[in-house]
Amino acid sequence: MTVPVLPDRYNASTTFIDANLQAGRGSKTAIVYGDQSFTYNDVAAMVNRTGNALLKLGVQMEQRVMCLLLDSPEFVASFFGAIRIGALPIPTNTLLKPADYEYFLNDSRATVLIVSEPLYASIEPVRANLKWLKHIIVVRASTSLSASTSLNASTSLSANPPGTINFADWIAHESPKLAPADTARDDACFWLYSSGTTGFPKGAVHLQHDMIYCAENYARGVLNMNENDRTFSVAKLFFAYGLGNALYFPFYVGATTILYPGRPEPKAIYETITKTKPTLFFCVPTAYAGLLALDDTSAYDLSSVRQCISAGEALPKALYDKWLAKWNVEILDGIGSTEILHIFISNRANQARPGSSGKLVPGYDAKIADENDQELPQGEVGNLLIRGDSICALYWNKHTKTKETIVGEWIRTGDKYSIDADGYFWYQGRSDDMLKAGGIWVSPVEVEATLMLHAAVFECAVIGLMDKDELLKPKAFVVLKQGFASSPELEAELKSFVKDKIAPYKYPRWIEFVSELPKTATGKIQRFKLRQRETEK
Ligand code: 3UK
Repeated sequence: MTVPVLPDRYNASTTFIDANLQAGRGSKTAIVYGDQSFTYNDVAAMVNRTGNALLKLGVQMEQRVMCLLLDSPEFVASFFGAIRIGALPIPTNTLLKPADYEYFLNDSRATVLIVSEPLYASIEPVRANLKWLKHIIVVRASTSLSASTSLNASTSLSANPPGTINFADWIAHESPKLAPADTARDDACFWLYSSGTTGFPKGAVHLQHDMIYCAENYARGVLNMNENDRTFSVAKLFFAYGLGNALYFPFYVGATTILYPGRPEPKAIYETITKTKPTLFFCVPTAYAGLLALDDTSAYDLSSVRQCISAGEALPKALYDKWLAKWNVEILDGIGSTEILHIFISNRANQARPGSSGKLVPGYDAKIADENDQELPQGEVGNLLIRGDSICALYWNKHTKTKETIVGEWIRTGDKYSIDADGYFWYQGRSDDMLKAGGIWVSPVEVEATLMLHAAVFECAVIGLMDKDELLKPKAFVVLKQGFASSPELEAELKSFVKDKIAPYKYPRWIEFVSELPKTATGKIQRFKLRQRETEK
């Protein structure tokens, strides 16, 4: 694969928007959204209108625009509209809590927030604490670019919240023409927040040239994506995974993307596939398990799908086998990260080794190293380092974390891997205590800190435990304070306590009451000992 040589002056919006018009695809469907569809001409116009509206608000190059948006045409307009003017969109996880958003907005100093109406309720409680935010644009379901969303009417606000602007009104009278900002190929382009075991999430700063690198090497190189494809991604656009799958990959090759704003429940996913006929289906292992758990699937038709893709966490062989047996389409597992932007190791069609992550994607190199960064002989388990030109430039305002993670051309992924004699990579777990639940990061430290707020909890430890589908979910070990007794009621109470306080997907699926926790001489909890104990059970 060859990534086109980019000129020094380069704005990514030209590759993903203008190039489609130049290729004569202006009247081709770019986005399918409910009963509506949008052509590449429509998309170009709404991107430019949004860019012009941002300029009118005084947004300048490099200023951040936080996008707390459901998958929708407005997401597309906001993301590329900001990039068009050299501003930096920050697609943001929609599943979090007000305190998380307060942190993102203040850390990034975003001056503009574009938020979908149902998510505004998570901003309202912290509005007074936002130090830099000047404008809130609300995408109202009732007046959105396309009326047909599957959003619950009860989340509709009766009027614009005070001090906010209605998205549709905001861009309505703007010009559909706008020249791209004079950005450089190595200018910042957008940010994505990534969480770690301890400390606050880190804003990974991606550059103008990063998206084209992933689109050419993975989308075209591995998936053979082309303009006849139709993409549907269960992973939402705010994830680095979904952003490629359902936005800049299809736009790179002039394909069609199917956007679905609702919760990705198994029935809704199957119905969407049956109705909209994607050729490429992107999903995560937990959702594949959910789709396979549905009993009656006789009404669904997946025959349009030429390839299924999985990422976010390792795809167990059993799920690969079951899916192939049921639908006769192969799932290609691949590993990507927010920092590297998309998938850098992947299985290939008809050459998959179920249970492995596959082979290197063109454009990337790998090293398996020991704790001293010495490369290990082939076959040994070690830390995976990756080189490739889509790696983020830095973590915003986190100089030490940046230096710990990105070393010259290489980035430490935090994953343990081994490589077999044929060059297939086998995932062996994390080198930190982080775990994924449903493909989304859970920091055990955050869950523990939340449990500690409960009056009954003396101390606790959280690890990942495999569920019946061999997928990790958080499990808590809890030592109760004197005077409290373990009971099923207390277990249920602790679970909902966590769900209330932090993003619900982080809650412990199991709680085991114990009398003590394994600790080092200095009192640090040894989560690895609890993990060992569980695997020996
Ligand atoms: C883990 C996997 C085993 C691994 C992502 C595709 O997941 C993505 O990004 P995140 O920043 O997480 C990265 C970490 O997740 N992981 C992801 N995929 C796999 N582990 N097998 C896999 N197939 O620990 C990695 O370091 O949330 C996925 C594309 C873009 C992405 N950002």
